[in-house]
Amino acid sequence: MTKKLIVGNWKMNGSLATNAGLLQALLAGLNDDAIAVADVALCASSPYLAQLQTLLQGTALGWGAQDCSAHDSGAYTGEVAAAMLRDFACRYVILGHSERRQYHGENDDLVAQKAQRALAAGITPIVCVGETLADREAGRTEFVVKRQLSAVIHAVGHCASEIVVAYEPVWAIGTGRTATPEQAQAVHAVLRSQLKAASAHSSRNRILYGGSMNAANAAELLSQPDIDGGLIGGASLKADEFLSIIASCP
Ligand code: 3PY
Repeated sequence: MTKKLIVGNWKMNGSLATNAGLLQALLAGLNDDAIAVADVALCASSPYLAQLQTLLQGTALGWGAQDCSAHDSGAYTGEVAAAMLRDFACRYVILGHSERRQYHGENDDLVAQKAQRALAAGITPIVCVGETLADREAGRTEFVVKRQLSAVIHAVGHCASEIVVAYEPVWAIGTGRTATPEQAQAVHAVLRSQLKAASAHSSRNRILYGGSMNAANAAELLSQPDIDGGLIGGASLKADEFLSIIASCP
């Protein structure tokens, strides 16, 4: 079985003081059993990456960012290049989260370019895909997630096996609604076959479920055959709950 990957998406939350407390509690609570079943990482806002690097270097917790630029460098005020994230030893960068697609107008091509930049900098992109409620109700779930993933697969070519995919149904983000394990598994199976068709090394790809995963629903979701981990929003801000999600990994 693929080792699970549990990633906290802190979104735009935290402060130097609260991050320090949370990280301390997580490090204290992470036991060998947890580390044996799951790789764990936290994705924070860029100003805090230096703090994560300082506090987490040499520990079992990895870290990453929540976005990067589609450009290498230059006149792009406010942007953060993937190579800059590398300077802070980021292992991951979340790309194409639905909040970025929705509030910042990110489209499939832009997300694909960002994934290329991340891989070129040696950072694993966590590429988010997911349908809106309207898409689901119109029977377009499979079409939408395949289109979103396909853009990235084409852009990264032979590196397709190096990406992590996160299936995050938009209707389950920040709403407290979660896809049932059966609904999530069905979409993960579609994504799995798309990744298989793209690369002979697709066994390296991990497909995470995201969208209101919490301590109460994690075990059932994580026991589905094609769910290789979770991208956790609000529940990653509470040490006890995040630890309990990690402990739910089969
Ligand atoms: C959520 O759990 O709401 C997320 O958006 C995780 O990325």
